[in-house]
Amino acid sequence: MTQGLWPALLGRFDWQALPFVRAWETPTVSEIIGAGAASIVIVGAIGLMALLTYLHAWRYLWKEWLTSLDHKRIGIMYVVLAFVMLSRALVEAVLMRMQQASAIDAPGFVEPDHFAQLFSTHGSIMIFFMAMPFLTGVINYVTPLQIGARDVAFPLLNSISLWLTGGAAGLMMVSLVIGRFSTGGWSGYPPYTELAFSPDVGPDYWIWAVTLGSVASTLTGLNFATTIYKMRCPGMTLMRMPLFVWTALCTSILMIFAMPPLTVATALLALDRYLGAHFFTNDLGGNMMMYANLFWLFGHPEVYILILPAFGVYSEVVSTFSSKELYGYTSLVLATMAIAVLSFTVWVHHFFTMGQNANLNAVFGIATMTIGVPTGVKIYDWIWTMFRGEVRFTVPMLYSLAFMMTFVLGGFTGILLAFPPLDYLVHNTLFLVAHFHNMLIPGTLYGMLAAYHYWFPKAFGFRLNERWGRISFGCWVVGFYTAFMPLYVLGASGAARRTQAFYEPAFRPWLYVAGVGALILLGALASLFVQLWISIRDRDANRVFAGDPWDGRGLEWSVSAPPPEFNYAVLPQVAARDPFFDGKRAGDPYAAPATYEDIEVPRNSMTGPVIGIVGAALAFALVWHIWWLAILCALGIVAAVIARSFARDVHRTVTAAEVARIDRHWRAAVAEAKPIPRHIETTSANRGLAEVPA
Ligand SMILES: [Cu+2]
Repeated sequence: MTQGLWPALLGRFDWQALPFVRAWETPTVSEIIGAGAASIVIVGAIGLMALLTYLHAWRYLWKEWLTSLDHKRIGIMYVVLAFVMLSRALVEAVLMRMQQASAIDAPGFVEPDHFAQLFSTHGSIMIFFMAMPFLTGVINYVTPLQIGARDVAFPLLNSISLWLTGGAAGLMMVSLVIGRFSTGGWSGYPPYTELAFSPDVGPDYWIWAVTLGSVASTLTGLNFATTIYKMRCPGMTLMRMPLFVWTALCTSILMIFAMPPLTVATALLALDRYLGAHFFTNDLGGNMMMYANLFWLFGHPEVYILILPAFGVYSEVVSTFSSKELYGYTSLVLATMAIAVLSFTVWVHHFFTMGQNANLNAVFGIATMTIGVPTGVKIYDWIWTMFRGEVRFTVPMLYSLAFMMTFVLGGFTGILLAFPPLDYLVHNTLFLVAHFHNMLIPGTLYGMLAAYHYWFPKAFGFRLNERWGRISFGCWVVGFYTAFMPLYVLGASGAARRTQAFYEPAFRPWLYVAGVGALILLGALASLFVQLWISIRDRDANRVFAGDPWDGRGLEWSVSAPPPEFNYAVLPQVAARDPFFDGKRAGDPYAAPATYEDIEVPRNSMTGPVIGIVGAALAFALVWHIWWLAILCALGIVAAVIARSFARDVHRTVTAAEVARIDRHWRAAVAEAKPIPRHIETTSANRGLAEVPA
């Protein structure tokens, strides 16, 4: 036996894997930044645990939140996760911008390898652990309420998805402290990420984090497609569903079909790395183009998984804050479906320059441009929804307007890139970086922030501070233009992407401007946290318990804020597209039901947390080749599933008397609240009861 005890126990771990040790041995700025980031993770984790212990919050957190199967709580936890990861990935973006601004004919302060880790984690986190949790959280919170359901089709599966995502995000955080992350970008292309070229743990962290995340998203897709098909309340036909539900449905279907190719790609890459298979190597029969095809067969639909829910949010927001019914509902539905289908037909545009036939490129170029048509239809419909409406410039509405202008601009540059000959010129430059940030920031981030401001009062029972919302909005928009417009210029001038240093002095002013933009974006995030803090501080002045602060249109506004655990005391029945809005105009939407019945809700379960945590530990063991731990964790997951299958008492009954008490308490509050007109809806007069114009 040449191997000692430690390798058997700790796999390929050695002290050099700790950034503190590296920073101690070679104290360069780059290493110190790495050690600093690691200490933030450790201090943050310890600080959080100490705080929770001090507040005696563990029991509450575990019983009320972490083991909860309530779709509303799961949704909120997803969004919290998204904000945490957004903070990290945005700081990384700022670091990269600062590095490039300081590295013109100079080395800068971040070493090339470290820089490569930064862009890899930034991309992987923003896509998989910021955008996906954010939209999954919003879908989780809103969809069942909008379709008049009590929960999702598979509540336990929902919790498992959340925890797998959380475990994967945790793995990303651990990679800051132990070992290193991949330098292969968010797409992890072989052969670079094969063992021969990246023998370290980095690509393994990437593989397992992404695998956990993609499995979770597949399950989420199945869960929500089923929920929307099967759990709609009586009368809620497909063509009466709110547009957000339509986009949630199309996103779910995209998840079902697009995530598995990614799982297959990462799994085959893992086989290459762990067992010496040669799926994607350049020899022994492998071919990396198979990876490119699999990855982008996921990757392009993924773009629309990210964007469609935001389209849904904008549809709700624009219609509510214009006090008008959505213009062109049917065309919006058709456009959503068209985009979902077309998104599968364009993936080759991600490797136009890899040497395939020009005719093939032309076909995929045309297919790509075609997506602009349904997207244009949507923009057209939103504009007509506002036309002659009583448009109120609230924060969610501002995000919607900024989105429309910015997204169209990004769309134009997308058409440029869809011309293969033009793509040859700019495909590997900052032009591309500018383009996809131009699509994803308004097309996902603004949408999710609009959703956050729009539904926050529903989720927590009080409104967010309007002034800080506007400050934050201003920073997001100004920051976006300042940070990314220069990248178009740089890219068109030939500045390569993923580059740690430049040798062209003419780039300097543009890189400086972009750097300032990144700082403004950081300011935008900071203002969001200030806003949250101030809003919580002033929550009593801004309560909207009655539940309808914006004169809403859909069912979700017809219950208290926050809604009771079971959502609806009596399942609603709908006869039109904007049931609650019409109800308010037609008569008394707050009439009490004649009778109440017992309601069954899912009991809390620790299966989700156990599978997520053990799954993350399994991934960690695989990264470090700690085989005993990997086997133990794999058995643990099987055991958890078997144990759960013996659970009998999985439901809890809320008695009719309890339902009646909760419902009557809310109705009493509604009766007492003073209806307020729209022009003072952002003041503290707003208690969540909308005045209905005569
Ligand atoms: Cu694409």
